[in-house]
Amino acid sequence: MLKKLLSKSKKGKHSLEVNETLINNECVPSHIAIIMDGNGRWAKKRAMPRIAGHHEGMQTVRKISRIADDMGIKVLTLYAFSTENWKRPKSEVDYLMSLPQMFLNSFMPELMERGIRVEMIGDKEGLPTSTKVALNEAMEKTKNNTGLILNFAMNYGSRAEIVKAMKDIMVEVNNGKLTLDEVDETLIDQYLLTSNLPEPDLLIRTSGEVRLSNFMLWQLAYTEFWFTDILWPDFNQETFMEAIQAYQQRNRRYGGLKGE
Ligand code: V07
Repeated sequence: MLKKLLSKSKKGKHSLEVNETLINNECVPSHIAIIMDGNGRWAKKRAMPRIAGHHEGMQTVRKISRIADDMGIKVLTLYAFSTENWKRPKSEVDYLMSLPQMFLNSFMPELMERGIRVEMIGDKEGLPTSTKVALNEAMEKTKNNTGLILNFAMNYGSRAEIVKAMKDIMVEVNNGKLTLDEVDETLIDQYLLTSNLPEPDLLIRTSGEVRLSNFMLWQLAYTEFWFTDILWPDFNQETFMEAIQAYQQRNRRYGGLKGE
């Protein structure tokens, strides 16, 4: 499958060899985070209801998860539902909240076959019970899988995440379990929802929007950003490879100067 992916690259005949070298030595990003924008616009362009765009967007999640898994990417974090999304019409929110279940019902056998682990970041308690149950079941069923971590940001907001981390740390300082001196970047990392994950190497945002919208503010400090006008339902293998190649080119260019 990797070969199939790589033979599509621009470099022609030698692409496989060249790219395999790249992939081994110059590294495919370990953790890719995606803001999946443009589902509503995709539907509007076709005179379809917004929920049709969300449904199509869910199919794209499947396709991209398969490709990420085939490429040996370790973590794919997908911004599925932000704390801002509650402001949308109730009918749309209800539909969005049914998607995890729909996705998991049909995709679970393949997740298990592939050894994909489902994880989430965000405030699970704020989700409807049926959504929470579906997520909990999926995380439980896949917890021993050792392949791709498919990490959904659900009811997630980065500032709220940081506020919670600060409060949790303050409690520990107050009760004497931590001293002020022990509070540093590494400690703060451990109190974030992403404490068990590496930082994203690459952030992708679709649909022409060029902002972070309260997504992983702390974690994206050193991440490469890649933006595209393509709407999320139209995002495909080719676009995904383009983003990864752009990341690899930047890494090659700045490889010797990392951190500067
Ligand atoms: C959602 C489809 C993708 C585009 C963005 C908005 C709509 C997959 C999930 C999902 C979440 C958790 C899980 C399994 C699947 C999802 C929401 C929206 C809320 F365990 N797609 N997708 N969840 N969209």
